[in-house]
Amino acid sequence: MPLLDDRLRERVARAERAVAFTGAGVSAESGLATFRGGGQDALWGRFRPEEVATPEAFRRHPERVWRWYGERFRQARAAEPNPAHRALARFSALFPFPLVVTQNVDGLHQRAGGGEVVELHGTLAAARCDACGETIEMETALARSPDRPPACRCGGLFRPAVVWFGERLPEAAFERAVEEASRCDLFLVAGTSATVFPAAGLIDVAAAAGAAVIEINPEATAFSARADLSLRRTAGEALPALLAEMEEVRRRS
Ligand code: BJW
Ligand code: ZN
Repeated sequence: MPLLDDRLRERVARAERAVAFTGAGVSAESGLATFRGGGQDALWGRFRPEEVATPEAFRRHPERVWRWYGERFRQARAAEPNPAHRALARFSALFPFPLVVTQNVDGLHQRAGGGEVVELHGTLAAARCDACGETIEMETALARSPDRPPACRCGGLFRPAVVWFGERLPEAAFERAVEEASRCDLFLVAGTSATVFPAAGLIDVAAAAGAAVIEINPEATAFSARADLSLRRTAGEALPALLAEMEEVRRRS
């Protein structure tokens, strides 16, 4: 059974600008926990992300937050890209102007190769001084100080270079994502609950601009009803199959 109907095959055949927008679900099959949704794997355990991933939490419990991100950095480093990441690396070869926009901080898209990846919520791989902005590798920061945030020369504290609630997204990354979403022909959404803004708003931007929107998520999301196609399967299953079909469509056109 093909995943794409004739109408979507036509849209894929003609697409020039294509965006893949991803969330924690694409790394689930690499063994990294998602933030929300069912299962005991829920990353934040007893906590809601809105209560833990905040500048206030870091101010109140810097050591706890630092150790927790150190652990997540090590988990991400030990994880391997899965078939979903590898399929998205192929996605980049299919269209003249492709872009992967991710909310993930684990670096797995980049390790799978492919084209440009825009990180909206920063990265676990770096630490940034909360006073002067100096950025160093997380590896170096943890080697210097595994149990508490290391101090910067300026007297500030190094923190994970991720985006917490209440913080602005990196301006250049977000602007680029909005620009591409607003002029793409095809917008693939994979493994995100689409609940965290402004990132989730990119789906509306693409849909309003007339892009064909294809969603891959084993569970329904707030956007599912409006997607041109909603595949209720895991990213590791659906993306390789979808990419194979897209490759076939593009070869023929
Ligand atoms: C699978 C699968 C498989 C499972 N295959 N799928 C508008 C309305 C309401 C609120 C706001 C708004 N605008 C802003 C806000 C506030 C807030 C917000 O959005 N709150 C909501 C919770 C309501 N947003 C912010 O604060 C943002 N900043 C901001 O708006 O700044 C404004 C500002 C202006 C001027 C001055 C200053 C500020 C910042 C948001 C930062 C988010 N940060 C985090 C943590 C990053 C660091 C870390 O990793 O610790 O980013 S929170 C967390 O959520 C993380 C993720 O990137 C993000 C999104 O989660 P994601 O990726 O969607 O994962 P899940 O777990 O939610 O979903 C996984 C999905 O996968 C599920 O659907 C599963 O079904 C599926 N799945 N297995 C495929 N195998
Ligand atoms: Zn500093």
